[in-house]
Order: sequence, then C-alpha cells, then structure tokens
Amino acid sequence: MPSISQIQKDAAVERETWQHPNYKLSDLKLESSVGSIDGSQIAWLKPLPADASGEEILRELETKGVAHVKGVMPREYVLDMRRKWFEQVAPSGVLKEGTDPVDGIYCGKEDTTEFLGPEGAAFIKGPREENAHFMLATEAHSAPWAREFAENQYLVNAAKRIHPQWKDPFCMRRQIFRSNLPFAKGTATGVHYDHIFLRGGPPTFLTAWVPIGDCNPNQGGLMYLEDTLEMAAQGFLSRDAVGYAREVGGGRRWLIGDYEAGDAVFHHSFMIHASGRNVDPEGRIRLSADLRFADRAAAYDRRWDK
Ligand SMILES: O=C(O)CCC(=O)C(=O)O
Ligand SMILES: [Fe+2]
Repeated sequence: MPSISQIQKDAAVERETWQHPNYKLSDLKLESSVGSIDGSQIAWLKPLPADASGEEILRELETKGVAHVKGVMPREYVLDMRRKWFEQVAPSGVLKEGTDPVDGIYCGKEDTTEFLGPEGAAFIKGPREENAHFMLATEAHSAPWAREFAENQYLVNAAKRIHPQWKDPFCMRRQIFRSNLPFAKGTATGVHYDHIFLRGGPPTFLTAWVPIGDCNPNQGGLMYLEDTLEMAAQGFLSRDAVGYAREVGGGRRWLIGDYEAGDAVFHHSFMIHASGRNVDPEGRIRLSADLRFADRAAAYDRRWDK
C-alpha cells in the first residue's frame, strides 16, 4: 500500500489532467462569502461512476477525504423531492411568479433574510414565528416525505457498500435541508470540518452531502480543500475560503464539482470544506441535504440522533 502522502501527490497530478467537458476552470467566476475565487485556486473533484465499488469509494474517502459518486439515486426521485420542497415553501413568496416549483427560481428580492430556513436562523431579523419562509422550511424538516427522502434506501445501501463491517447502518435524525439563495450576502457555508460539530462520538460517521437538483459549479455547492485530512486537528478555520486556502492551507486548492440530481458526495469528518456563493445567472436556488450515517451497533454522537 503506497503512503498517504504518495497517494496525495499522485492525486494532485491526476487533478492537473482531468478536465470537465463543459467548463474551463479559468472561465469560472466563483465567490466565497468574502471575495472572489481565482481560477488558480480551484481544481476539479473528479467524480466516481455510479458503479464504483464500495472499496473504491472507501479508498477515496480514506486517502483523499471525499468521494463524489454519480447517480447514487434515480434522478427523477431526487427531482420529486425538489418539487415537494419548493411547493411547501412557495406560499412565502420565495419563488419567482409563474415559474415551475421544480426549477426553484428565486423571486429576486435583494433582502434574502426573508427566505432563510433553520440553517440560517441566526441571520433572521425579527421574531422567527413571523418569518413565513422560516416556519414553512422548519415544518418541512419533519414532513413524512422529507424524512422518507433522508432515510431512502439508495443512500443507506451506499453506506452499507462503503462500510460492509457496519452491522446496522442508519441515517441520524438530525438532518439538515439547506437552501443557498442566489447572490445572498455572507450566507455561504464557512470553512469547517464536521467533527467540530459531532465530536460527541468518534470520527467514524459518514456524511453524505446530497444536492437536491442539479448544482453546477456556479450554484454554490460544496468545495473541499484538497488533501486536508491531516490538517483538521490544527483547527484554524475561517469564513474566508480564499485567505484560508492561501494562508493556512499552504496553497492548497478548493476542489469543486459539477453535481447533478442523483449524485451524493461522501466526505470524511476531518475533511475541510466550505460552500461557494450561489452566483447562478439563472437564479436557481441550491437545495441540498446533509445526512450523517453511522453504525447503530457502535459508538456515535447520540445528540445527532434526536
Ligand atoms: O450545504 C452546505 O453548504 C454545507 C453542508 C456541509 O457542510 C455538510 O454537509 O457537511
Ligand atoms: Fe460540513
């Protein structure tokens, strides 16, 4: 078995050669919450095909910290969830009039704080009970169709394939559905690694970040700081993705993806990540779920299963 540092060197070389057929890194104009991200500070997260073996996915997770797997769920199944979500929150006025809920086109209001969900509760002005979108999005979290999606067998089966030694894999109850509104100010997810939040158990849980709808590189999907599995223990994290990569990350790049409905991105709990700002010229809302899987038969952070 080659050493992790050798695997990371090989991965960096491989990243130089893999190109996306439709996007050129140097043409993308991505942003963090704080400023623009230059083409030299990003690279592609190379996706694994839908038929990748559990072993292959696990190897990526344990050596590179992240595995973007195509087509884990049927596309139509995921789009159906997207439609249900936006039909549920539509009475708040979040969608552009006359558009199809499945497209999730933002109404365009400059003050996006009217349309936050539980993930953005800290940014809401005034009483939460008076914020129609917040209330609808909060209710949606406990709707049967949302729970069903979070616990769907496609993802649980993927968790089983990745960790065949887990006796009883399950999805923890504290699931988060997040929107990333186009051109919102300062709401992109800051730089972190997940074990910061789930340190009440060992770092063995598996996160699946699931785009609910297509999420192309402009739509503020997750970005992973390359080869950072071993850095997390230092814990100098920041809201400034660009400054962080330069100053703390030793010039490491942010790995971005072209995510589609049906894909899942599995990441290690020490892998450093953030989200980009949604700068979609078509104004589509990025909707996603963060789901955590663990083995009920082993230790895990029980606070996240309430
Ligand atoms: O969706 C986001 O912007 C953040 C999600 C995240 O950090 C996670 O799933 O671990
Ligand atoms: Fe995270």
